[in-house]
Amino acid sequence: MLEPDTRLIVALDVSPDRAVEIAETLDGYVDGFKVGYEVVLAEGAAGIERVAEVLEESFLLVDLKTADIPEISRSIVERVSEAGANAAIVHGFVGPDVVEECAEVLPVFVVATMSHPGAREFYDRACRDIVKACDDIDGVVGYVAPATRPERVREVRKITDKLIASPGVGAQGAAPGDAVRAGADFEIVGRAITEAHDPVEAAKDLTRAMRTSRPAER
Ligand code: FNU
Repeated sequence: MLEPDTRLIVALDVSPDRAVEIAETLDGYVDGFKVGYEVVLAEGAAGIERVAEVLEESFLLVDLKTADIPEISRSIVERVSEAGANAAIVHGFVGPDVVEECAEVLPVFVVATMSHPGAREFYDRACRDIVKACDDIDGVVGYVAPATRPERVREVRKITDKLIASPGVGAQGAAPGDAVRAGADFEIVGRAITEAHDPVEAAKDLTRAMRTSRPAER
């Protein structure tokens, strides 16, 4: 289900109606879709359900970057799971106890560090330790590491054989394929697709660009 093929995950930070429309159109053309607060704050768990219902081939990753105490984080991920998500994104800085609780419920991608410039201040320093602390947890299927700083993707790749999903392509400045060349399995792309004149063409162009990138040696 979470196997990389096109290597593209589309971030649907749009209204639930638009998310459903794009998901329906691109189902099967991309590996997965990601929804987060934009959809959940508009319609609650029902927003996740609506997107999950139209997907037949691609997977659905829910990105609430869960970062609460273990019990609360677990109940958030339980709701996300009930709504039809195939995997959830959980923050790594909160510690392995939180990650472990969540990963008992649903496959989890752990944020190792983030793609924005401010992540250099604090998050980058914890990146290696987060991956080392989470890598033996069953149910942790991968990490989120930034396409904007491929050196961080390489750092994570050296420590783990699990999946790496990298946001930051397009609107945040990384070029398609940069993260895959550094060892990522997926690139997460939002606005470069959702704000394109023709999202289907934009997604297809990106998958072509990614296909010609040679993954780093594992
Ligand atoms: P786009 N995202 C991110 N950086 O951008 N989950 C991270 O470090 C991270 C994320 C998400 O810029 C962000 O929330 F951990 O429009 C958004 O949904 O391509 C998507 O990745 C990037 O969107």
